[in-house]
Amino acid sequence: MRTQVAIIGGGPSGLLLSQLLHRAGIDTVVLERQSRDYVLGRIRAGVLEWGAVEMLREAGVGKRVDAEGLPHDGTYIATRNRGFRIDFRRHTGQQVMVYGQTEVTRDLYAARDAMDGKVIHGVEGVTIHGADTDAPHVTYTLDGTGHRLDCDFVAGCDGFHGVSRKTIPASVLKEFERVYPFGWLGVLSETPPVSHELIYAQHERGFALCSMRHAALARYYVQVPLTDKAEDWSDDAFWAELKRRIPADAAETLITGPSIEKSIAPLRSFVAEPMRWGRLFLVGDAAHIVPPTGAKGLNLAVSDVHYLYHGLVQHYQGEDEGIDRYSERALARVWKSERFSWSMTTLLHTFPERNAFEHRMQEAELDYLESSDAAQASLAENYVGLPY
Ligand code: FAS
Ligand code: PHB
Repeated sequence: MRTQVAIIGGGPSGLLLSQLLHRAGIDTVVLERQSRDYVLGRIRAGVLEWGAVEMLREAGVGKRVDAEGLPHDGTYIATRNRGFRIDFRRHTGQQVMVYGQTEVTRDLYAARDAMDGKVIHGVEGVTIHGADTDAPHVTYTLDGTGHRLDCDFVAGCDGFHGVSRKTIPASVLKEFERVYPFGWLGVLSETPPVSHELIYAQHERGFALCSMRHAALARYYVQVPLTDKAEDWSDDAFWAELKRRIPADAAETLITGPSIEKSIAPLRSFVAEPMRWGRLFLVGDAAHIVPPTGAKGLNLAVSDVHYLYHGLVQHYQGEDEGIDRYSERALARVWKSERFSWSMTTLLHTFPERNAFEHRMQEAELDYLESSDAAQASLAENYVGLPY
Protein backbone atom coordinates (compact mmCIF):
# COMPACT_ATOMS: atom_id res chain seq x y z
CA MET A 1 0.00 0.00 0.00
CA ARG A 2 1.19 3.60 -0.58
CA THR A 3 0.06 6.96 0.77
CA GLN A 4 1.44 10.49 0.92
CA VAL A 5 1.37 10.86 4.73
CA ALA A 6 1.36 7.85 7.09
CA ILE A 7 -0.14 8.92 10.43
CA ILE A 8 0.60 6.79 13.48
CA GLY A 9 -2.08 7.24 16.16
CA GLY A 10 -5.83 7.79 15.87
CA GLY A 11 -6.24 10.17 18.81
CA PRO A 12 -7.20 13.83 18.35
CA SER A 13 -3.95 14.92 16.68
CA GLY A 14 -3.80 12.04 14.19
CA LEU A 15 -7.46 12.32 13.25
CA LEU A 16 -7.40 16.11 12.92
CA LEU A 17 -4.27 16.03 10.74
CA SER A 18 -5.79 13.31 8.56
CA GLN A 19 -9.03 15.26 8.16
CA LEU A 20 -7.32 18.54 7.25
CA LEU A 21 -4.93 16.92 4.76
CA HIS A 22 -7.71 14.91 3.13
CA ARG A 23 -9.74 18.11 2.61
CA ALA A 24 -6.61 19.61 0.98
CA GLY A 25 -6.40 16.64 -1.40
CA ILE A 26 -3.48 14.96 0.36
CA ASP A 27 -3.80 11.21 0.91
CA THR A 28 -3.27 9.78 4.41
CA VAL A 29 -3.60 6.47 6.27
CA VAL A 30 -4.09 6.47 10.06
CA LEU A 31 -2.71 3.45 11.95
CA GLU A 32 -4.28 3.07 15.44
CA ARG A 33 -3.46 0.22 17.78
CA GLN A 34 -6.61 0.41 19.91
CA SER A 35 -10.24 -0.05 18.94
CA ARG A 36 -12.38 3.02 18.28
CA ASP A 37 -14.44 2.33 21.42
CA TYR A 38 -11.27 2.17 23.50
CA VAL A 39 -10.04 5.52 22.15
CA LEU A 40 -13.46 7.08 22.78
CA GLY A 41 -13.59 5.59 26.28
CA ARG A 42 -10.63 7.63 27.51
CA ILE A 43 -11.81 10.65 29.57
CA ARG A 44 -9.24 13.41 29.18
CA ALA A 45 -9.26 17.10 28.31
CA GLY A 46 -12.19 19.42 28.83
CA VAL A 47 -11.22 22.92 27.67
CA LEU A 48 -10.51 24.09 24.10
CA GLU A 49 -8.67 27.30 23.28
CA TRP A 50 -10.51 29.41 20.72
CA GLY A 51 -7.74 28.65 18.24
CA ALA A 52 -8.53 24.96 18.60
CA VAL A 53 -12.23 25.59 17.96
CA GLU A 54 -11.29 27.47 14.79
CA MET A 55 -9.12 24.55 13.68
CA LEU A 56 -12.08 22.18 14.14
CA ARG A 57 -14.24 24.54 12.04
CA GLU A 58 -11.49 24.67 9.36
CA ALA A 59 -11.54 20.86 9.31
CA GLY A 60 -15.32 20.87 8.81
CA VAL A 61 -15.85 19.53 12.32
CA GLY A 62 -17.20 22.63 14.04
CA LYS A 63 -20.95 22.00 13.94
CA ARG A 64 -21.43 20.09 17.21
CA VAL A 65 -18.87 22.04 19.26
CA ASP A 66 -20.59 25.28 18.17
CA ALA A 67 -24.02 23.84 19.04
CA GLU A 68 -23.19 21.95 22.26
CA GLY A 69 -19.94 23.49 23.55
CA LEU A 70 -20.06 25.89 26.51
CA PRO A 71 -18.24 29.20 25.81
CA HIS A 72 -16.64 30.49 29.04
CA ASP A 73 -15.62 34.12 29.62
CA GLY A 74 -13.56 33.44 32.74
CA THR A 75 -12.54 31.10 35.55
CA TYR A 76 -12.34 31.20 39.34
CA ILE A 77 -9.21 30.80 41.42
CA ALA A 78 -9.87 29.86 45.08
CA THR A 79 -7.55 29.94 48.08
CA ARG A 80 -8.03 30.06 51.86
CA ASN A 81 -11.82 29.79 51.55
CA ARG A 82 -12.26 32.69 49.14
CA GLY A 83 -12.41 32.90 45.36
CA PHE A 84 -11.69 35.55 42.73
CA ARG A 85 -12.46 35.59 39.03
CA ILE A 86 -10.10 35.92 36.08
CA ASP A 87 -12.06 37.68 33.33
CA PHE A 88 -10.78 36.31 30.01
CA ARG A 89 -13.16 38.42 27.94
CA ARG A 90 -12.17 41.75 29.58
CA HIS A 91 -8.43 41.07 29.40
CA THR A 92 -8.20 39.36 25.99
CA GLY A 93 -11.51 39.79 24.18
CA GLN A 94 -11.51 35.99 23.89
CA GLN A 95 -13.28 33.00 25.43
CA VAL A 96 -12.49 29.31 25.83
CA MET A 97 -14.87 26.50 24.91
CA VAL A 98 -15.73 23.74 27.38
CA TYR A 99 -16.15 20.62 25.22
CA GLY A 100 -14.69 17.24 26.17
CA GLN A 101 -11.87 15.60 24.23
CA THR A 102 -14.07 12.52 23.90
CA GLU A 103 -16.57 14.58 21.88
CA VAL A 104 -13.79 16.14 19.77
CA THR A 105 -12.55 12.65 18.95
CA ARG A 106 -16.08 11.40 18.25
CA ASP A 107 -16.67 14.28 15.84
CA LEU A 108 -13.36 13.63 14.09
CA TYR A 109 -14.13 9.93 13.66
CA ALA A 110 -17.52 10.80 12.20
CA ALA A 111 -15.90 13.24 9.76
CA ARG A 112 -13.31 10.64 8.73
CA ASP A 113 -16.11 8.15 8.08
CA ALA A 114 -18.06 10.72 6.05
CA MET A 115 -15.03 11.27 3.79
CA ASP A 116 -14.25 7.55 3.71
CA GLY A 117 -10.93 8.33 5.40
CA LYS A 118 -8.54 5.41 5.93
CA VAL A 119 -8.28 4.71 9.69
CA ILE A 120 -7.01 1.20 10.48
CA HIS A 121 -7.68 0.00 14.05
CA GLY A 122 -6.03 -2.88 15.90
CA VAL A 123 -2.62 -2.57 14.25
CA GLU A 124 0.34 -4.07 16.08
CA GLY A 125 4.11 -3.80 15.89
CA VAL A 126 4.16 -0.50 14.02
CA THR A 127 7.74 0.17 12.94
CA ILE A 128 9.06 3.20 11.06
CA HIS A 129 11.76 2.53 8.48
CA GLY A 130 13.98 4.96 6.56
CA ALA A 131 12.67 8.14 8.23
CA ASP A 132 16.07 9.70 7.47
CA THR A 133 15.81 8.81 3.76
CA ASP A 134 13.65 10.14 0.90
CA ALA A 135 11.61 6.92 0.87
CA PRO A 136 10.32 6.09 4.36
CA HIS A 137 7.91 3.24 4.99
CA VAL A 138 5.98 1.79 7.92
CA THR A 139 5.42 -1.88 8.68
CA TYR A 140 2.77 -3.34 10.97
CA THR A 141 0.67 -6.42 11.50
CA LEU A 142 -3.11 -6.64 11.40
CA ASP A 143 -4.86 -9.83 12.52
CA GLY A 144 -1.54 -11.64 12.25
CA THR A 145 -0.81 -10.52 8.68
CA GLY A 146 2.22 -8.32 7.96
CA HIS A 147 1.75 -5.09 5.96
CA ARG A 148 3.99 -2.42 4.47
CA LEU A 149 2.91 1.20 3.93
CA ASP A 150 5.17 3.27 1.67
CA CYS A 151 4.84 7.03 2.11
CA ASP A 152 6.39 10.44 1.58
CA PHE A 153 6.19 11.44 5.26
CA VAL A 154 5.35 9.91 8.68
CA ALA A 155 3.40 11.91 11.30
CA GLY A 156 4.02 10.48 14.78
CA CYS A 157 0.71 11.24 16.52
CA ASP A 158 1.04 8.23 18.81
CA GLY A 159 1.19 9.86 22.21
CA PHE A 160 3.71 9.69 25.03
CA HIS A 161 4.04 5.90 24.94
CA GLY A 162 4.12 5.59 21.16
CA VAL A 163 6.82 4.32 18.82
CA SER A 164 7.58 7.55 16.90
CA ARG A 165 9.73 9.42 19.42
CA LYS A 166 11.68 6.22 20.10
CA THR A 167 12.53 6.03 16.38
CA ILE A 168 14.68 9.16 16.62
CA PRO A 169 18.29 8.22 17.52
CA ALA A 170 19.35 9.06 21.10
CA SER A 171 22.28 11.00 19.58
CA VAL A 172 19.75 13.36 17.94
CA LEU A 173 16.95 13.54 20.53
CA LYS A 174 17.10 15.82 23.59
CA GLU A 175 14.52 15.25 26.35
CA PHE A 176 13.49 17.64 29.14
CA GLU A 177 11.32 16.39 32.02
CA ARG A 178 9.85 17.27 35.38
CA VAL A 179 7.77 14.58 37.14
CA TYR A 180 5.50 15.97 39.88
CA PRO A 181 5.20 14.17 43.25
CA PHE A 182 1.42 13.83 42.96
CA GLY A 183 -1.41 12.95 40.54
CA TRP A 184 -5.00 13.99 39.83
CA LEU A 185 -7.87 11.75 40.88
CA GLY A 186 -10.67 12.58 38.43
CA VAL A 187 -14.39 11.80 38.77
CA LEU A 188 -17.18 12.18 36.21
CA SER A 189 -20.71 12.39 37.65
CA GLU A 190 -24.12 12.92 36.05
CA THR A 191 -24.81 15.90 38.30
CA PRO A 192 -25.13 19.64 37.61
CA PRO A 193 -21.71 21.34 37.90
CA VAL A 194 -21.23 23.26 41.16
CA SER A 195 -20.36 26.47 39.27
CA HIS A 196 -21.13 27.91 35.82
CA GLU A 197 -17.37 28.43 35.36
CA LEU A 198 -14.37 26.35 36.44
CA ILE A 199 -12.95 26.65 39.96
CA TYR A 200 -9.20 26.04 40.41
CA ALA A 201 -8.76 25.66 44.19
CA GLN A 202 -5.47 25.81 46.12
CA HIS A 203 -5.71 24.26 49.58
CA GLU A 204 -3.16 23.07 52.14
CA ARG A 205 -4.67 19.55 51.83
CA GLY A 206 -4.08 19.69 48.08
CA PHE A 207 -5.37 21.11 44.80
CA ALA A 208 -8.95 20.62 43.58
CA LEU A 209 -10.66 21.50 40.30
CA CYS A 210 -14.39 21.84 39.59
CA SER A 211 -15.11 21.46 35.88
CA MET A 212 -17.83 20.09 33.63
CA ARG A 213 -18.72 18.57 30.27
CA HIS A 214 -22.24 20.06 30.06
CA ALA A 215 -25.08 21.26 32.33
CA ALA A 216 -25.82 17.71 33.55
CA LEU A 217 -22.30 16.23 33.57
CA ALA A 218 -19.73 17.45 36.09
CA ARG A 219 -15.99 16.70 36.13
CA TYR A 220 -14.01 17.07 39.37
CA TYR A 221 -10.39 16.45 40.39
CA VAL A 222 -8.45 16.32 43.64
CA GLN A 223 -4.66 16.14 44.00
CA VAL A 224 -3.59 12.77 45.45
CA PRO A 225 -0.26 11.12 46.33
CA LEU A 226 1.25 9.03 43.54
CA THR A 227 0.85 5.96 45.75
CA ASP A 228 -2.97 6.23 45.69
CA LYS A 229 -5.09 4.01 43.46
CA ALA A 230 -8.52 5.05 42.11
CA GLU A 231 -10.08 1.97 43.71
CA ASP A 232 -8.80 3.19 47.12
CA TRP A 233 -11.25 6.09 46.90
CA SER A 234 -14.95 5.54 47.57
CA ASP A 235 -17.33 8.11 46.11
CA ASP A 236 -18.15 9.35 49.62
CA ALA A 237 -14.46 9.83 50.43
CA PHE A 238 -13.96 11.74 47.16
CA TRP A 239 -16.90 14.10 47.73
CA ALA A 240 -15.88 14.72 51.36
CA GLU A 241 -12.32 15.62 50.28
CA LEU A 242 -13.48 17.84 47.44
CA LYS A 243 -15.78 19.75 49.84
CA ARG A 244 -12.86 20.32 52.24
CA ARG A 245 -10.77 21.93 49.49
CA ILE A 246 -13.22 24.26 47.73
CA PRO A 247 -14.70 27.45 49.28
CA ALA A 248 -17.53 26.81 51.79
CA ASP A 249 -20.21 28.44 49.65
CA ALA A 250 -19.42 26.05 46.77
CA ALA A 251 -19.15 23.06 49.11
CA GLU A 252 -22.61 23.83 50.51
CA THR A 253 -24.25 23.84 47.07
CA LEU A 254 -22.25 20.93 45.59
CA ILE A 255 -24.60 18.21 44.29
CA THR A 256 -22.94 14.81 44.58
CA GLY A 257 -23.82 11.57 42.87
CA PRO A 258 -22.35 8.21 41.83
CA SER A 259 -19.13 8.41 39.83
CA ILE A 260 -19.47 7.08 36.29
CA GLU A 261 -15.72 7.29 35.74
CA LYS A 262 -12.90 7.47 38.27
CA SER A 263 -9.18 7.51 37.35
CA ILE A 264 -5.82 8.88 38.45
CA ALA A 265 -3.54 10.70 35.99
CA PRO A 266 0.12 11.31 36.88
CA LEU A 267 1.48 14.83 36.25
CA ARG A 268 4.60 15.53 34.28
CA SER A 269 6.18 18.25 32.15
CA PHE A 270 8.04 16.78 29.19
CA VAL A 271 9.46 18.04 25.90
CA ALA A 272 11.42 16.18 23.22
CA GLU A 273 13.52 18.17 20.74
CA PRO A 274 13.62 18.26 17.76
CA MET A 275 10.06 17.49 16.64
CA ARG A 276 11.32 16.46 13.21
CA TRP A 277 13.88 13.87 12.10
CA GLY A 278 14.16 13.52 8.32
CA ARG A 279 10.65 12.71 7.08
CA LEU A 280 9.28 11.89 10.54
CA PHE A 281 7.37 14.62 12.42
CA LEU A 282 6.37 14.31 16.11
CA VAL A 283 2.95 15.76 16.94
CA GLY A 284 1.10 16.30 20.24
CA ASP A 285 1.79 14.04 23.21
CA ALA A 286 4.39 12.12 21.17
CA ALA A 287 6.58 15.22 21.56
CA HIS A 288 5.41 16.92 24.75
CA ILE A 289 3.35 16.50 27.91
CA VAL A 290 2.02 19.21 30.20
CA PRO A 291 0.41 18.91 33.64
CA PRO A 292 -3.35 19.43 32.96
CA THR A 293 -3.48 22.45 35.34
CA GLY A 294 -3.26 24.85 32.41
CA ALA A 295 -5.65 22.88 30.14
CA LYS A 296 -2.97 22.86 27.42
CA GLY A 297 -2.37 19.21 26.46
CA LEU A 298 -4.98 18.80 23.78
CA ASN A 299 -4.64 22.44 22.69
CA LEU A 300 -0.89 22.04 22.03
CA ALA A 301 -1.61 18.95 19.95
CA VAL A 302 -3.93 21.10 17.83
CA SER A 303 -1.38 23.87 17.31
CA ASP A 304 1.24 21.29 16.27
CA VAL A 305 -1.27 20.00 13.71
CA HIS A 306 -1.78 23.57 12.46
CA TYR A 307 1.94 24.02 11.74
CA LEU A 308 2.41 20.58 10.17
CA TYR A 309 -0.77 20.71 8.08
CA HIS A 310 0.18 24.05 6.50
CA GLY A 311 3.78 22.89 6.04
CA LEU A 312 2.71 19.72 4.20
CA VAL A 313 0.23 21.57 1.98
CA GLN A 314 3.03 23.99 1.05
CA HIS A 315 5.39 21.07 0.37
CA TYR A 316 3.01 19.58 -2.18
CA GLN A 317 2.79 23.03 -3.77
CA GLY A 318 6.60 23.05 -4.11
CA GLU A 319 7.65 25.10 -1.06
CA ASP A 320 9.45 23.48 1.94
CA GLU A 321 9.80 26.44 4.31
CA GLY A 322 6.84 25.21 6.40
CA ILE A 323 8.10 21.70 7.06
CA ASP A 324 11.68 22.92 7.43
CA ARG A 325 10.59 25.30 10.20
CA TYR A 326 7.93 22.99 11.75
CA SER A 327 10.00 21.95 14.76
CA GLU A 328 11.22 25.48 15.49
CA ARG A 329 7.71 26.99 15.22
CA ALA A 330 5.92 24.24 17.17
CA LEU A 331 8.53 24.22 19.96
CA ALA A 332 8.36 28.00 20.37
CA ARG A 333 4.68 27.69 21.33
CA VAL A 334 5.18 24.39 23.22
CA TRP A 335 7.76 25.89 25.59
CA LYS A 336 5.56 28.92 26.39
CA SER A 337 2.65 26.57 27.21
CA GLU A 338 4.98 24.35 29.24
CA ARG A 339 5.96 27.42 31.26
CA PHE A 340 2.32 28.38 31.86
CA SER A 341 1.29 24.83 32.83
CA TRP A 342 4.29 24.51 35.16
CA SER A 343 3.55 27.91 36.77
CA MET A 344 -0.14 27.07 37.32
CA THR A 345 0.84 23.71 38.82
CA THR A 346 3.41 25.33 41.14
CA LEU A 347 0.93 28.04 42.15
CA LEU A 348 -1.97 25.74 43.00
CA HIS A 349 -0.63 22.41 44.29
CA THR A 350 0.69 21.36 47.69
CA PHE A 351 4.27 20.11 47.33
CA PRO A 352 5.17 17.70 50.14
CA GLU A 353 8.77 18.90 50.25
CA ARG A 354 7.89 22.64 50.23
CA ASN A 355 9.33 24.47 53.29
CA ALA A 356 7.71 27.31 55.28
CA PHE A 357 9.30 30.05 53.15
CA GLU A 358 8.15 28.43 49.90
CA HIS A 359 4.67 28.06 51.35
CA ARG A 360 4.62 31.81 52.06
CA MET A 361 5.82 32.47 48.51
CA GLN A 362 2.86 30.47 47.20
CA GLU A 363 0.43 32.49 49.31
CA ALA A 364 2.06 35.78 48.26
CA GLU A 365 1.84 34.74 44.59
CA LEU A 366 -1.90 34.07 45.00
CA ASP A 367 -2.43 37.35 46.89
CA TYR A 368 -0.56 39.22 44.14
CA LEU A 369 -2.67 37.52 41.45
CA GLU A 370 -5.84 38.44 43.31
CA SER A 371 -4.80 42.08 43.62
CA SER A 372 -3.12 42.75 40.27
CA ASP A 373 -4.95 43.43 37.01
CA ALA A 374 -1.67 42.95 35.12
CA ALA A 375 -1.10 39.53 36.70
CA GLN A 376 -4.66 38.50 35.86
CA ALA A 377 -4.27 39.73 32.28
CA SER A 378 -1.14 37.59 31.95
CA LEU A 379 -2.90 34.48 33.23
CA ALA A 380 -5.87 35.20 30.95
CA GLU A 381 -3.79 35.56 27.75
CA ASN A 382 -2.02 32.27 28.45
CA TYR A 383 -5.18 30.40 29.38
CA VAL A 384 -7.19 31.44 26.27
CA GLY A 385 -4.17 30.46 24.17
CA LEU A 386 -1.15 32.33 22.83
CA PRO A 387 -1.19 33.09 19.08
CA TYR A 388 -0.20 30.28 16.68
P1 FAS B 1 -3.16 10.64 22.37
O1 FAS B 1 -2.34 9.94 23.43
O2 FAS B 1 -4.51 11.16 22.71
O3 FAS B 1 -3.38 9.66 21.12
C1 FAS B 1 -2.33 8.82 20.69
C2 FAS B 1 -2.95 7.62 20.00
O4 FAS B 1 -1.90 6.82 19.45
C3 FAS B 1 -3.73 6.73 20.98
O5 FAS B 1 -5.03 6.50 20.49
C4 FAS B 1 -2.90 5.45 21.05
O6 FAS B 1 -3.70 4.30 21.19
C5 FAS B 1 -2.17 5.45 19.71
N1 FAS B 1 -0.90 4.73 19.72
C6 FAS B 1 0.06 4.76 20.68
N2 FAS B 1 1.10 3.99 20.32
C7 FAS B 1 0.79 3.45 19.10
C8 FAS B 1 1.44 2.55 18.21
N3 FAS B 1 2.66 2.08 18.51
N4 FAS B 1 0.83 2.21 17.06
C9 FAS B 1 -0.40 2.72 16.74
N5 FAS B 1 -1.09 3.56 17.55
C10 FAS B 1 -0.48 3.91 18.71
N6 FAS B 1 -5.14 17.45 28.54
C11 FAS B 1 -5.87 18.51 28.94
O7 FAS B 1 -5.79 19.55 28.30
N7 FAS B 1 -6.68 18.43 30.06
C12 FAS B 1 -6.79 17.26 30.79
O8 FAS B 1 -7.51 17.20 31.78
C13 FAS B 1 -6.06 16.13 30.40
N8 FAS B 1 -6.17 14.94 31.07
C14 FAS B 1 -5.40 13.87 30.67
C15 FAS B 1 -5.47 12.62 31.35
C16 FAS B 1 -4.68 11.52 30.94
C17 FAS B 1 -4.75 10.20 31.70
C18 FAS B 1 -3.81 11.66 29.84
C19 FAS B 1 -2.93 10.49 29.41
C20 FAS B 1 -3.74 12.88 29.16
C21 FAS B 1 -4.55 13.97 29.57
N9 FAS B 1 -4.52 15.19 28.87
C22 FAS B 1 -5.24 16.27 29.25
C23 FAS B 1 -3.69 15.36 27.73
C24 FAS B 1 -4.40 14.74 26.55
O9 FAS B 1 -5.62 15.37 26.39
C25 FAS B 1 -3.47 14.84 25.38
O10 FAS B 1 -2.88 16.12 25.29
C26 FAS B 1 -4.14 14.51 24.06
O11 FAS B 1 -4.73 13.25 24.17
C27 FAS B 1 -3.06 14.56 22.99
O12 FAS B 1 -3.58 13.98 21.86
P2 FAS B 1 -2.63 13.08 20.91
O13 FAS B 1 -1.35 13.80 20.69
O14 FAS B 1 -3.49 12.69 19.77
O15 FAS B 1 -2.23 11.81 21.80
C1 PHB C 1 -11.41 18.99 32.53
O1 PHB C 1 -12.57 19.44 32.49
O2 PHB C 1 -11.14 17.76 32.40
C2 PHB C 1 -10.26 19.94 32.78
C3 PHB C 1 -10.50 21.30 32.71
C4 PHB C 1 -9.44 22.17 32.93
C5 PHB C 1 -8.18 21.67 33.23
C6 PHB C 1 -7.95 20.30 33.29
C7 PHB C 1 -8.99 19.42 33.06
O3 PHB C 1 -7.16 22.53 33.46
